[in-house]
Formats: sequence, structure tokens, C-alpha cells
Amino acid sequence: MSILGNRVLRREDRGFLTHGARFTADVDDARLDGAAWVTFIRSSMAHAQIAVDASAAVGMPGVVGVYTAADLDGPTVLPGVVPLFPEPMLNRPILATDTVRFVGECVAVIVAEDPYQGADAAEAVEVDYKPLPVAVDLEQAATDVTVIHDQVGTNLAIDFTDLGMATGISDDSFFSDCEVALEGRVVHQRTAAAPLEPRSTAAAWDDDKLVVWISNQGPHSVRGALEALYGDRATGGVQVIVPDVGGGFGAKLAPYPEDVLLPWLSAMVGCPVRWFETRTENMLAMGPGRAHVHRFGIGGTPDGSITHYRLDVLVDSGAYTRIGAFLPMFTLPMTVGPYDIPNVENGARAVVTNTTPTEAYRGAGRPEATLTLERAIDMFAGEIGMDPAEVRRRNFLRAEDFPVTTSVGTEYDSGDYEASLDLVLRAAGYDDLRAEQVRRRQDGDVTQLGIGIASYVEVTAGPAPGSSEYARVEITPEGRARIRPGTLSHGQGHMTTFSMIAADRLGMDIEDIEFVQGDTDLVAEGTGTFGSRSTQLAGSSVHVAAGQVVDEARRVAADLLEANVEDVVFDRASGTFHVVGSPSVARTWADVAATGEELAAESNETMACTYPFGTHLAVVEIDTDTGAVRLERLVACDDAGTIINPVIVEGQRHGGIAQGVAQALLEEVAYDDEGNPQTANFVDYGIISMAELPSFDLVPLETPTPNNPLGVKGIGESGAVGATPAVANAVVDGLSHLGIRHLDVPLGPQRVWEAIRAVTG
Ligand code: MCN
Repeated sequence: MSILGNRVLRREDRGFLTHGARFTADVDDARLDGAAWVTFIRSSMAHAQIAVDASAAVGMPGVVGVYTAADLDGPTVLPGVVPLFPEPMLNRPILATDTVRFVGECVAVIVAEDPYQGADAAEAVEVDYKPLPVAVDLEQAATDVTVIHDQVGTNLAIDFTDLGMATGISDDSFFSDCEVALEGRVVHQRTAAAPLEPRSTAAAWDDDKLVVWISNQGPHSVRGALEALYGDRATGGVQVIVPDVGGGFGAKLAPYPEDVLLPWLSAMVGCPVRWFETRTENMLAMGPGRAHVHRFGIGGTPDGSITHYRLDVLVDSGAYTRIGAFLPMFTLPMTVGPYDIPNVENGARAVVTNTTPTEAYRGAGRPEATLTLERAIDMFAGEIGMDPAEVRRRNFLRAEDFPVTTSVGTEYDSGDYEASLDLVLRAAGYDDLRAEQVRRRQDGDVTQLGIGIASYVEVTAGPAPGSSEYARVEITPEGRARIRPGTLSHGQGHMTTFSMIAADRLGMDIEDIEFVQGDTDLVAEGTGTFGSRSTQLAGSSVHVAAGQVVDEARRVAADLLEANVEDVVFDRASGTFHVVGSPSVARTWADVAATGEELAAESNETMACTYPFGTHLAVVEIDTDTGAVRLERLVACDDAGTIINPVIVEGQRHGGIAQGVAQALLEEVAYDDEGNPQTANFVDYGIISMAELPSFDLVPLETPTPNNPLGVKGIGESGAVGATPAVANAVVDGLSHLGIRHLDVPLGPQRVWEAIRAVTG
């Protein structure tokens, strides 16, 4: 019987629970002996001309190097991060030269014998600021009132319509055929990835070889960036090692200026160097996510049919174009979500502001498409006086029509959206919830009940049409197996699930599978972990390569059995090879391996992306006296195709839902009008905890995809896609009898209380 689908506990947790994790800052490697510590000096102003005088730091106790942009004779600008696009004009300087454009931008760097000496010397660096006008608000910045990059002359960094990735936005006549039409604006606030392990990097030159340790989601991508910057000097090659990682959530994807400067610093001071950031540095300088403002229009008929939809996206790039600026490439293809809406138009623009450059954050473009669409559907339902569940049901793409190409040209693989809605409504007891809501309204209860539904479809292993990921499978001399995927598990449990995939194919116990990742000298190729791509791409490559290894082993076994290879079968249940009909005379993996023949295979096949979907239902209680919202229930159905390991999938859903709820109720990276961060630590930033969350009800559904041999879709981000709109819809629903039609997230008590006061006086 196959191990796939079994509730196997995470193999990696044994180590974490006994000796603990070994993060980059814990690395104990002889190549880092005698390492000096790096401290960055950061801008305290959002937009200013600067003059840096670091001379007072030179010669301070323990200080071995003091550098400003003027000293750099190595790399000065961070390379572009999204190869799909032309090299952007607004790449970030590694150290600011004459202008700073956000609080937290690096202006100078100290290398010292210990971090405390580095902190003291940093105090001695003088930065003279001549303030410039700031552009913090995204919509204002889009009007070019204050231009941030003089050499470009506009804050518009990318127009996705010009790139042919959007239809463009027409005029109001677009909705002229609609009996019912309404429009709205939805703010997607900036949220921090806030991994428990902040960023950390170390670098050493081992003769002509550059070795870098980094807390990151894709060692090979980092190696590529470092080769581009240091290839001439690193004639012995570049090795990137990623030890245990305490969360990334998308923000540790591309290397940052701090990371890529370390090799240069190491060469300058002549010893290895290490860096790790404080929580405040992390909140200032690691890119946040979301940061969209959308305008939408929706139109249809009073009987609930939606015929027209418009989505106009503005995304905040922050001061330079990093991954966040490009994420509409995932928002636009998901414009119509799970619905059959024939007339659609969309547009997207990325705009620079005097804030920290934005990055990917769990969901990266798809939660944004979903929140706007699901708010629009609820507002449409309110306008025509129809139950929001019914409006969704009437407009879903039908299960029998898959595979289906949507009106924006996205090719969905498999799905049954109505099934996910029905399962959730049943599990939640929807009719009873509505009855209870009516009762509380009639009784004038202070605590009102809100019920919110969100249906979604998202894309994993995107962007379309598809991509590939490397994996190698090899048999060890003892007859066990070793797998080397090009992805990087940083909390997702790949050691367990990928071992299950290999064990299933090789007929071995998962304890016989050795898992190797995170070292470019040990794994030949790779792209990394993001976009919930790992299982469908690297997992499938493990599956394919393991199948090839079995075929090779059959040939070797045939020699041992003195039989024709066509007559030899592999029995996966026992993990042995035998001649057809003679199972008693069998050869084991150990027998085959003992011949000394190399048994190994690699796979890196391109596979189409997949489209996981689901429905979330949130129940909230709203204290109408104080505006406090409490999430009482969250019922979620998240389809991820065939499930490899339900325990891990449930864990991924829990984590994603928690972060989705956080966006709906709590978390926001905030700036004042001058661009000063207001949330630079975990006291001011309302990071979600167990105290704010109920136990979630997870409803299973498996709709295998035809797009890869395992039938799997991604699950890593689904929770974050579905939960935010479900909770947001629940809060507005709970206040709709007061005449409230829309509220922007995060729905903290003050915002909710003010909204109630505005309508009740
Ligand atoms: N899985 C499964 N069956 C499926 C799909 C997935 O058993 N049908 C399992 C996988 O084998 C894997 C896990 O679920 O162990 C997640 O797989 P997948 O959906 O392929 O996603 P990735 O492994 O590519 O992870 C990326 C995704 C993203 S994009 C973010 S952001 C995110 C996330 O995963 N960041 C995380 N989950 C995180 N979890 C932790 N603990 N920390 C982060 O930083």
C-alpha cells in the first residue's frame, strides 16, 4: 500500500525538538573562524540628500573597516530580481550615494571584531541630511506630485497594460448595459513577513572560492546573483549554503544589499564576516508585502448574474523596484477568480514611494485579486438583496467545463468550486448561523454576529505557462536512497513529504531516504521555494527520477537474476526485484547496490502551473459598543489536488489562515506623513498570536490536477488567500444592517467603532 496520503509525522521535527535548529547565525564552520561582524548604518529620513562622514569611526576599538558608497569598488547596485522583465530602471544602490529614499536604506557599513564594537562605531558615523519632499501615500505618489527618482522623471515604474499583461481600463460605458452596477476601492495594507528568524548572512573567501551562508529561500538563485557580481574574483567558484531557516514567507527570496555586500567586505578586511539583523532592522529593511490599492467596478442583473467586472491595480513598489512591484503579474491572471464573468477589463501600475521596497509575501498577488473580487461580490449581493452564497453559486465556473480558459485567458486545470462552497456551508451550519444573526439583530444585541464567505482560485508554480525544478535521486552503496531537490524547505516539511514520494516509488521505508538540500555544492541545480511550487515541481521531479532509478536497477537486477530485463519486475510493496511469477527468488536494493553500478537519475521537466481553489467561511462577533471584533470560527475547504501528507497540509493551511486573519484584523506596516515607520518592532506591529485565533475547521477536498504526475497542486499559500476576504466580509456583514457597505482591512477596534459611530451617531 502506498505511503502517499498517510498522516506521517514530520521527520525534521526530531532534530528541531532535540538539538534545536541551526540557523545561519549559529553556523560553526572552520571557514568562519575569526569572523568579524558587520553593522549597517541606515537612513533615518525617508527622502533626503546626504553627506556621510564616517571618519570618526575609523580607529575605534575593534573596528577593522568603515565604508560608504564612495569606497565601493566592487558591486554598487543590486541586480534585477525578476528576469522575466527588462532590467528595471530603479534598481537599488547597495549603499546610498547622494540621496536616501526610505528610512532603513543603508548609508554606511562598519566591520568590527564584535557586534557591540560595531554598534558603538555606528554611533560615531555622522550623516548630514538635507530633507526632500516625500511621497508616502501610494495614490498621491501616482500623481507625480513629488518625483522620487529625478533621472526617471515619474514615479510610475511599470505599466502592465503597456507590457501587454492587462487589457487596459476603458470608460464608464463599459458598464452601460448593466441593470445593476457599482464601484468601489479596496486597500490592501502593507504587511510584514515577520519571520521569527530575521535575516542573517556570513561570507568567507576560501582561497579563490567564495562561500556564503544565508537565511534564504533559494540558494541557487543567490549563487547566480553572487556569480554575476563576483564571478571575476571567485575563480574557484561560489558556494551558497542555507542552514535551517526560521521562516521566509516570500520575503527571503531575492538577496538584499546587505547580503551581497558581505563578500566584498570580507575581501576588504581580509577575514570572514558575519551579519545578522535586529528585529527593528528587520521591520525597517526587509520588504513588506501586499501594499496595493484597487479600484473595481462590478455589474450584472438583479437576478444575481454578474456580467461585467473591472479591476484597476495600483501597487506600491517602495523606493526601488523589487519583487513587490512585479506581483500584478499574479494578480491580473486571477482577475475573475472562480467566476464565469464574460466582460472583463483590468490594468495595473507599479508606483515608487518613499517606503521600504516591497517583496513577495505569502500569496504574492493572489490574495489581492481575491480580496477585491470577494468584497465586490458581497457588495453586489447586498445591492440586489441576495444571499452572498447564492450569488457565488450562480456565477461559478462549472465543474463539468474543466479544463477551462477564463475571460482573461487563464487556463484553469481542474476544479469544483460549487462543491467547496457546499461543503463549507454544510460544515458551518450556515442556515443556523443566519438564524442566529437575525435573532441578535431583532434583540438589538450589543454583540452582533457577522458571517463572511470567500471563494477563491489561485495559481501555484506560476507564472503561466509553467516552470520546472531540479531533483536528483541516487542509490547509496548500502542500498538506501538519497534525494537532492533544488527547492529549499524553510518550514514546509519537504524532508518528510519528498521522502514519502521517493519511498513510494522506490518501495523503501522513509527512514531509508536521505534528504539533502540547501548547499549549491551538494545540489547541482535549483530555483527555490516560492509560489507554492515545490511539491508539484521538485516533488514531481523526485517521483520521475526515482522511477528512472527503478528502471536502471531492474537492468542490474536482471543480470543478478540471470534473466532478461523484460522479465524482471519491481515489487514496490517489498522493494525487491524478481522474475515474473517467481517472487521467492528476489534481489533487494542492497543486492543491486552491492554490484557497484551507479544508480542515479535527475529530472527537471517543465510542468504547467496549477490552480488550487476553495471556500472559507468566517464567523465573527462584533462588540458594537467598542468596535472589538473576535473571530469565533473559520471553516475552510482548500483543494490542493492529491494530498501527499494531510498532517503537513493541515499545518500549512493553519499557518496561512493565521496570516490571512492577521491581515483582516490586526497587522499593518504603517508610516506617518513624513515616511517615518510607526511599526518597527513587535510592540507596535500587531503580530497575530494564538490568543486571537480559534481552532480552525478544515474540510477536506481533493481534485487532482492533470498537470503533473502526482496530481498535486500547491497548498502553502491557500490559507492566506481565502481567510482575509472571509473575515473582512464577515465584519462588514455583521454591520450591514446598520447600512455599512464596505470597510478596509485591518479591521481593528478603532476603525470598526468609528464606522459604527458614523452611521449611528
Ligand atoms: N503538500 C502535500 N500535498 C499537496 C501539496 C503540498 O503534502 N497536495 C505538502 C508539501 O509536500 C510541502 C507542503 O505541503 O511539504 C507545502 O508544499 P507546497 O504547497 O508545494 O509549497 P512550497 O513547499 O513550495 O512552500 C512555499 C509556500 C510559500 S510560497 C510560502 S510564502 C510559505 C509557505 O509555503 N512560507 C512558509 N509555507 C510556509 N511555512 C513555513 N513554516 N514557513 C514559511 O516561511
